[in-house]
Amino acid sequence: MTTPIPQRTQVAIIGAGPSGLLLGQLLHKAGIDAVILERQTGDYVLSRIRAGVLEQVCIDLMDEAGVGQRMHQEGLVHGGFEMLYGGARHRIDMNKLTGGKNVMVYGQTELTRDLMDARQAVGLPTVYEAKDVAIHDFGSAKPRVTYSKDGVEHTLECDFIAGCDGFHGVCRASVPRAAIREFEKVYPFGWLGLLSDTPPVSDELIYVNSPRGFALCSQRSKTRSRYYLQVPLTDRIEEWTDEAFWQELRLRLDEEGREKLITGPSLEKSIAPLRSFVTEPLRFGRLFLAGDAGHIVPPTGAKGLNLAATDVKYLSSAIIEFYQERSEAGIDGYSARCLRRIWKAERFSWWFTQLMHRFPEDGPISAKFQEAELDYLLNSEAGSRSIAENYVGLPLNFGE
Ligand code: RFL
Ligand code: PHB
Repeated sequence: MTTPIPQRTQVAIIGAGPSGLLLGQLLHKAGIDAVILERQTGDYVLSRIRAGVLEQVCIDLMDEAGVGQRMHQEGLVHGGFEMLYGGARHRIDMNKLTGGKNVMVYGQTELTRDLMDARQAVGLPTVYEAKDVAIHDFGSAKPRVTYSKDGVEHTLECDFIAGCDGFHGVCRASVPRAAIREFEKVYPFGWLGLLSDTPPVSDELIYVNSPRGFALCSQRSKTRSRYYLQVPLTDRIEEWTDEAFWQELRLRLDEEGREKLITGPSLEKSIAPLRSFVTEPLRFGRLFLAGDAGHIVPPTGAKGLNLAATDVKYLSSAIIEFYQERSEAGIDGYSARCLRRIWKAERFSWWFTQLMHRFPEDGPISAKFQEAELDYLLNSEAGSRSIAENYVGLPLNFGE
């Protein structure tokens, strides 16, 4: 933290989550300066337990950014996952159904750490605990960002502002209401997640549709598990003891799952609400929104982090094109290009959520519809392929 804080940079990046850090790294590789301003401490950012599944495009971007080494050593390649409903399991053989594509289990925390370490190793400027960040004049060619650090006010002049500050950030909130349109669906339940140092119940992920609600058996490594339960929005985390969590998970699993489940103390437990949300457009003059700042998906499809990574790929290419070729074509096309991909991932995440969760207000007929749809999908190669193709992630140039 001895790096002096610059007063001018090419790209001011707000937020040191995966979007901001990956953007900083891709720009650095291309010789473009960026300063990252983050409201929290680095340790706090690393303590947020979130995503666990990387698509191939996200893996490729980590490699392109030069930070993929540990990911390849420690990440677990998964060629399929299981779906459990009506007491029986059905495997989606992603690898076979997509002509050889896989996903990788590697925690967002680890990916974030790799990016932070790479940034620190070459002394790139990140200001943690930057308070009262405010963005100015992004409608002009000379935007500015103001913030305070340790009680001292600072101004950062820049060419572009990248709003990588998540759903509750300042960037989207600074856009005039008349210039922005927001689409939103809030689901009537949340996910209660538990992390534990216990071996996963199965080698692959299991997505469960049970009469008691959705459950997900995920993992971070061969010795660390991540499990989720659908819970009412009114549930409070203090009310869920570890024992109550394990008991409820057992009730949602099949016989084999109950037998194999190994329980242990939680390392982390939290409840996340589920939401579908998209902002249009994603560019406002010299301000760009990327990642959760511009869109949210319910986690069922494992798309949030992956979408953030592809936004950043499009944004870094556009900015590099601006500086290297003096062309504004990339920045002009940024929003439409991202949104085309975002809406497909939004559609898949919404659809997979409504297929796998219990919607209490919809009554018993909705469970029958789900059962019929699952029976169709899992016994039809075309149906299973559609799930697999979306889950592994559509190609970056899909439909172009
Ligand atoms: P982040 O990670 O929220 O980072 C934004 C950063 O901006 C900072 N910030 C500010 N900094 C300065 N000034 C301000 N005014 C600021 N306001 C905010 C914040 O402190 C923060 O550090 O957004 P980013 O980088 O766009 O990354 C997005 C991902 O974090 C998110 O999409 C994923 O975690 C979603 N997600 C999943 N995605 C996947 O692709 N695969 C998965 O398996 C997956 N599982 C999940 C998930 C999200 C979950 N939760 C908790 C919502 C599972 C869960 C339970
Ligand atoms: C996770 O491991 O946190 C995880 C995996 C798959 C999902 C969502 C979350 O769909």
